[in-house]
Amino acid sequence: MKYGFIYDLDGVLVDTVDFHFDSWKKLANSLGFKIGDNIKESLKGISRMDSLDIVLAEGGYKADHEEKLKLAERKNQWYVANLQSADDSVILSGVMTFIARCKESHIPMSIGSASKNAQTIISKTSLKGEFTRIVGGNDVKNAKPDPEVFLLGAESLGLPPEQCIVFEDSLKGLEAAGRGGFKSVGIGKATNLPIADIVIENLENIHPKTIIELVT
Ligand code: B16
Ligand code: MG
Repeated sequence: MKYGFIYDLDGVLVDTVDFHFDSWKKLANSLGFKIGDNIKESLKGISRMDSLDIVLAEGGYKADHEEKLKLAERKNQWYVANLQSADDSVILSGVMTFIARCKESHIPMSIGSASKNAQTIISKTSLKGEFTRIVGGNDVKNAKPDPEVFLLGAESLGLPPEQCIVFEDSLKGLEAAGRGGFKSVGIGKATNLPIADIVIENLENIHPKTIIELVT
């Protein structure tokens, strides 16, 4: 059976978690409150507007929709400024070897990210050109945990969901994979990712064929 891989971006292939969190902290400070590391995990993998709601709730800050759009844009400007310095140093350990092995094994690959900056991030690294399609936040109507982002990825690979394996570091993303009928690999700590088919810490020292054997 032929399988394709669909990767989440932030937390799976690249580490831009701190770029995001620094920008959220800056936004909170500008509104007169602080956010702590305790909410960092909950911001992973969810859309910008959903993240904003969590940040504002931390400070008990009330805003109408129009103000929220401005606040999200302010955060994004800081985030995009941070991204300007991004290069191959943001690629997570083990990723380039894993991708090379996938190519050797003829496993087709795409990206399914919540980020509206997914193309920009990829274009700043050697990951550029490695994927059939980069599906990001601008391509979908419904954010994770809706499976739309992964369904578009599967379509681009020409494979049904049951022949695609999703790699995700967030619970919302794993929920999306499950709802779409995908097998999933959680990246990170098993305690944070109880609904993944298997959990590995990162993509270091594992062969793609081993992943396929373990989840199918
Ligand atoms: P943006 P992923 C997600 O990327 C991040 O994990 C999440 O923290 C962020 O809020 C979201 O992208 C939206 O990003 O503001 O750039 O559109 O993990 O789905 O690759
Ligand atoms: Mg992620």
